[in-house]
Amino acid sequence: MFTSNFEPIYCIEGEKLNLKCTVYSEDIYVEWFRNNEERFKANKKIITNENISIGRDGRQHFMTVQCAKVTDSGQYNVVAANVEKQFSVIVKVMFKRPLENKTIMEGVDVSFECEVEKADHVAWFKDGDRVYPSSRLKIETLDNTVHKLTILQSKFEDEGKYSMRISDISSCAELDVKEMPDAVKQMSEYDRNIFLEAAKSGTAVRYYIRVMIVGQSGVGKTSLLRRLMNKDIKDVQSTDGINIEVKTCRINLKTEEWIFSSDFSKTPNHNEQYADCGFWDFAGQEDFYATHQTFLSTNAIYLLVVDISQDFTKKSYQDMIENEYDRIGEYVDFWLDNIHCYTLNDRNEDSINTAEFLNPPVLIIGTGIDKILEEKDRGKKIDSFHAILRNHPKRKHNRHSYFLSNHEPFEYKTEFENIRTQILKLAAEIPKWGDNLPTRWIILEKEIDSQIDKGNLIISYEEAMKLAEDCSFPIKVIDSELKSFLTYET
Ligand SMILES: Nc1nc2c(ncn2[C@@H]2O[C@H](COP(=O)(O)OP(=O)(O)OP(=O)(O)O)[C@@H](O)[C@H]2O)c(=O)[nH]1
Ligand SMILES: [Mg+2]
Repeated sequence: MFTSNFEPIYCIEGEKLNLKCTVYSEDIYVEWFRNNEERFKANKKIITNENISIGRDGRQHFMTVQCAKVTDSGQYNVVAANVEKQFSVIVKVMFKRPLENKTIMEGVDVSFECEVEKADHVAWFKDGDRVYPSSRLKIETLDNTVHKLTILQSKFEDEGKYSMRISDISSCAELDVKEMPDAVKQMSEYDRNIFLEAAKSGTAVRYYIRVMIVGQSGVGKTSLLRRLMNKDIKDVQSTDGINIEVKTCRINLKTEEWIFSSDFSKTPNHNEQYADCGFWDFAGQEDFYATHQTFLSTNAIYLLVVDISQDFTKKSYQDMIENEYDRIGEYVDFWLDNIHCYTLNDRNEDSINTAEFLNPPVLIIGTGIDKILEEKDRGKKIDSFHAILRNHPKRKHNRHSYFLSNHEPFEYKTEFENIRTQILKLAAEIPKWGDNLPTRWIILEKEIDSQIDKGNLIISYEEAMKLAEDCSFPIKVIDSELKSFLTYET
């Protein structure tokens, strides 16, 4: 019946697919079927439409698909009278390697690349509009089949949907341009370039909260930290001044749930964003105050702990420097003044007076409320404390005051919860919150924190170089990149 062979037919998506057969006589009628794939079901007769045409030219019969799709691949049958022939059709994808979504830091060059099955004319589009080469846009073809679009020093406005089209087939991908952190914008051009170079190997948004717990010795700083971590305080010992206890937890930014280190083994949900929260618990003994100065910073939230059951009188800051200081008011003065050294606000007196709030933010925690037995005395104590604060020149650092007992965690459960909520709220005001950083810088930051937690408060430059190397800083540039990293961190 048939005089032609039935070899497998190959074509590329978008091309015309031509199926042909020849029969030995002009009055033989031919029908085309597509194998239904699901076994036991009858083959489906092919019906013509605007994309598919069936016809004949003498003894030659044909079926044409104008624009083949990958889904046109399969087994086809051609039937003449009671003779049936089968052959396979394979429609290959045009894009052997399609475009991939890209996330990039502003200022960094970015390329979209794809590999196609055959050399052909291509066109690039951004958000549906054709794009052409320009001073910041390079379009090239490598080895005939690899097409590449490069955006030099990407800007915010480059964000969008990019596509490359061959005939009617296209491959699309999104470009997401991340903002360069403000701190990096303010760095020297040299440091900025090093940052951008490091950013090329991948960046991530870093949400990090550093909470500094400061205050007089024995007021319950470590106990407060334990309570915030949902732990008991049975074995709390006076914190040794040289040690800064760094306790970490994670906060799910969507649900605002706090995940404590004991639960770190539970797999985090990769679709959700977490903030790392590090608590630095300082020793309260005065001998160590000088050391503490080295560790305080602008980019932190301060918990200033006072034992509300103690006496407090108000002395001037000058008195305190010259004389012994041992009353609550004096400690509040001392710490607020110290924290104020790290303000980013304008330091002149007028600006301080007119500012609504000063940074860094401070939460004052009055502990030991259980030691004041009478309810009315508690109220009086809290009122006098507020009175001290009311006229304090640096009071605008203080966002909230909480009064509680570390010994009665159930009674003051809401207070502990409120402190946690407030910490997360304030974190968003911290200048480096949500910065996009090179991934290896984030890893190095975590490594340095864990060294501090192990008691290695002073890390030599050589040790830092070793840590950076362990965090995949490239050997060739390790020294300069570490210096830029340290510039960003200060
Ligand atoms: N009654 C009472 N005792 C408390 C409270 N908070 C802490 N304490 C006790 O005060 C003592 C000192 O507590 P810590 O938490 O070690 O105080 P700290 O401020 O960390 O002390 P340093 O590390 O030496 O600066 C411990 O015996 C605690 O049990 C509180 O709210 N009420
Ligand atoms: Mg302590």
